[in-house]
Amino acid sequence: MRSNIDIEKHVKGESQFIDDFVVPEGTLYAKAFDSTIAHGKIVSIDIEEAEKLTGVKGVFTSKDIPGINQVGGIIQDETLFAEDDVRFMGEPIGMVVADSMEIAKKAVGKIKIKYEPLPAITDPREAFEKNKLIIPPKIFSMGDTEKAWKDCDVIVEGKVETGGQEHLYLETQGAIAIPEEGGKIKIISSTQSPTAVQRAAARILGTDMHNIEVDVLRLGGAFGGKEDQATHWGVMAALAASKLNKPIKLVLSRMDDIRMTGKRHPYSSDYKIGLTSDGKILAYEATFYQNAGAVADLSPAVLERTLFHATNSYFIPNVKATAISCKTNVAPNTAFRGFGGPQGKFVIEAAIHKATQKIGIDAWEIQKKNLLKEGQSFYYGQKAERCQADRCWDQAVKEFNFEKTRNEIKKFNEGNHQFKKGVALMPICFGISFTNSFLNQASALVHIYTDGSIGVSTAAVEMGQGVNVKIKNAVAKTLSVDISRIRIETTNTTRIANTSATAASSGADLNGNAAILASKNLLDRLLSTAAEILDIKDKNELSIQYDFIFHKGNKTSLQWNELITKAYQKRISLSSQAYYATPDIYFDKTKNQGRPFAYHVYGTAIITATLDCLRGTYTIDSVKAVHDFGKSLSPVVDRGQAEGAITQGIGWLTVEEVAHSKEGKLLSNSLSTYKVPDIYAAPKEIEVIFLEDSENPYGPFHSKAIGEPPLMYGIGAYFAILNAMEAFRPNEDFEIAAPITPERVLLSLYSKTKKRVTVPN
Ligand code: LUZ
Ligand code: MOS
Repeated sequence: MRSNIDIEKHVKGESQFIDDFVVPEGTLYAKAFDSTIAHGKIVSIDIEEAEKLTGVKGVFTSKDIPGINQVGGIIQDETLFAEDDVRFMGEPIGMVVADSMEIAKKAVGKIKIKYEPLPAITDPREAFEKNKLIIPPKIFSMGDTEKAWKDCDVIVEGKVETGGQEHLYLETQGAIAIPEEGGKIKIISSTQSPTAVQRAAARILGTDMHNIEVDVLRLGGAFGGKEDQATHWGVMAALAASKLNKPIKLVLSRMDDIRMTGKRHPYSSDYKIGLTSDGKILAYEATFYQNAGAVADLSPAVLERTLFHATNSYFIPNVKATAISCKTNVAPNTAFRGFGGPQGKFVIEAAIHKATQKIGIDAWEIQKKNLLKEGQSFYYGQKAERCQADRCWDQAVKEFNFEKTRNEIKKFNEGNHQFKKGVALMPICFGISFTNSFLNQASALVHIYTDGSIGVSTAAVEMGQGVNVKIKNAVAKTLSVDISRIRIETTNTTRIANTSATAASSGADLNGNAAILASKNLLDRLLSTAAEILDIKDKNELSIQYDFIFHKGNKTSLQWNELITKAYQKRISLSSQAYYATPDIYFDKTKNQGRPFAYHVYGTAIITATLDCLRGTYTIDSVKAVHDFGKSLSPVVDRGQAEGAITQGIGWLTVEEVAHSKEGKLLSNSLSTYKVPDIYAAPKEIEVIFLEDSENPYGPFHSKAIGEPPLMYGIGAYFAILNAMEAFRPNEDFEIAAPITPERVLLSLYSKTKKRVTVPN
């Protein structure tokens, strides 16, 4: 088993991040300055005193941009530096460049900006009422919910909230820009999307993309936070480098990063669910109000993924889901592991939970009864293929002995008053592919050097998720050479053009497949060459195994290095570029029907929690999951991804609370006011079983994507805690916004009246 190839360097502190690179002589330091109000007009910007400070080399605002002041990805609604108005606290207005970061910081303190404040909106429903939308509402539907309500024995409605989430990548945003000959600028960036940085830098500088080279070694975490929002900092560094003709380093402090960058989208949602008396779901409607923040960023795509995952892993014959992207005066919310999927899934789980109270059966009865079956249709038209929903569920219930867990919890709760235990099951089903079909493409460039060593470039960005070791394994397997021969190179826009972001859990799929294709080209050439050397007519009788050439399964004397040397002398190309585009995917955006995903990832987790009913505090005791990894390209990496995602998901729903004041000021602006899951918040036990016999023709060597899906097991933590609360107050109808913080638990446990929320019609 190969672990993440970066692990050893990480442990020894040898891994290099932006802030570790040795910068060229004469490097200057840039720091952005930003709006101190959430909404308003800029009356004046006074930079005079800042400019006078010794060591300050320049102060730049929107007026200094030679190209177009625009960094919007999906919609062109985002300036690099604010022009006439500001739309969120933390919106960049300009930057100072100085001999040192200390001087730059000091200079920023001397900049005086006068504003004319305007009312700020932080609540998505308020934005909706005032018609402040990023895009028109999107509706996905199947069947006829209006008709179906009549057939339902039970109909329940409700309103639920999920909160934001700070990415808290260990490495903050940053970049180094180096001016090169002939107006070219090289940007070393901590981005998931090198081409996004390249494209925006070219636009801002008013130059061609071939004049910008973006290079990425690795990121110290990203989680979606560097899919769109690493761009600004790379572009600012490039702008300063171009203006001053000096290398520029721009790395955000933690507080700048938390204040100026967006987070997971908070959602406020309404649902209505209709079932038969024995728990069959007949109809489901949901309306999602997404808090997009001040500009579009990736919000429309996130919104769409919410719709795709609104029914989780259930088959529901009649569904209508409406999603509304609401423009508010907070930092633009952005991609975050799961990308709107978790927000969609939470609502259906909340609806099922609410239905249990009316029907009087347990949530898992309803969940199990409605699991998607092979060949049934998702409500966006795609049919479930190689559906693993039941298999994962059944295996989890059996292998983790759910019956026993339930009985133990029941017994515990009967014998305890202060402490109560709770349990929840959480099935997941997550679609793999960018929902914008065109993004599902990648390319790879593989070189074999004359000494037999191999260099591999792809569009994949290593951010701790282990994509490099997976690609290494895929190339080693294809060429049948030892993994030590292979080096995975930096991600570089000059070597690999037009990269899609390493995102949507698809980095290893897309780039792994491209690398396999390139390797197959080389293998084909090498076997032809070997056939010539060995004087064998049919090259298909040859294979490479463990560095030697085999003929009909017998080892020949021809070894890898010798073959490479001879191929070189015979003028056979030892380089190959290959392109991969996911086949069989399409989506009609006018009908909202199609086959948007190459495949789905399934799984089921059982989550248990213990609640201290006196204090409102709780522990997540265990998360036990059967997860569909396909045929893993790296079991250790995949297990690590699952465990990390589970913990991150639990954090989102339990302790991580993004809070803004009414005026739009981020209150949870540092690690003393924003709680991230520590070892106490993490589950005491995580056990992940690999589902066996899962085929996936779309994944490299039948592997499946891993990055995002397991995060959604964390949703079960919310319901396990709720389940424990209900053991303490059995007839209570708790309505608790997520995250279900200890504070909210405590207040709810002892509130006198049921907090019912009326649902608007
Ligand atoms: N990014 C994106 C994503 O641009 N499109 C997607 O569908 C997606 N899905 C998950 C995570 N990032
Ligand atoms: Mo994305 S949330 O960067 O996979």
